[in-house]
Amino acid sequence: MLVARSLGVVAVAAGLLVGGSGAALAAPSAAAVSRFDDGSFEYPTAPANSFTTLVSGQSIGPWKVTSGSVDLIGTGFWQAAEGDQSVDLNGGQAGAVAQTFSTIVGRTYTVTYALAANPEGGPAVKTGRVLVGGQNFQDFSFDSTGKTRAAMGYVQRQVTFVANTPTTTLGFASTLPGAYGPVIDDVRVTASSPCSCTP
Ligand SMILES: [Ca+2]
Repeated sequence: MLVARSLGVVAVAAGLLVGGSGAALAAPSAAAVSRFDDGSFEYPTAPANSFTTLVSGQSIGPWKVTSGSVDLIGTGFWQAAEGDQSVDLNGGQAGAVAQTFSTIVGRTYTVTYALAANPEGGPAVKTGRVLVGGQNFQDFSFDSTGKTRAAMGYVQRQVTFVANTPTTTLGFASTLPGAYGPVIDDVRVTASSPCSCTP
């Protein structure tokens, strides 16, 4: 009996510990899904005045490259919208990045992001799309005519979605071939308030 009781106590304590650590897991973790993080693509650090090409399956901090290849642009290579780094959604070909984070079912989320395009090569108009839960939520395009690496001409775009799952995957994908793609930076996700969630 004593042994059984002790085990019971241990099990309860372990359960509490697991719950506590899960709630405290705000830092990026390979396994845990948590809040949306690093929409500015500042981590890891790409080489200054250069870039790193990442292919499908590789990570950019909390983001995953989900198809093709993308370029993580280091500080000084071209103007960032926020911080030092940004992402060209075309590495050597059309690519895509996505991040999965916790959401509350029924809650409305607003995504804002800075959009520009690689001005170093054609076509002038670079196209892509925003995906939520793998579905196309918004097509976007950016005309890089007259833009330069020093003056990228970022514009802010916005898309809104209602979460229908406890985690949501937000993605950005290029929809044109080649090595010169749309550029994104400063992705922000905010939950609307008040919440009209179903209990
Ligand atoms: Ca940035």
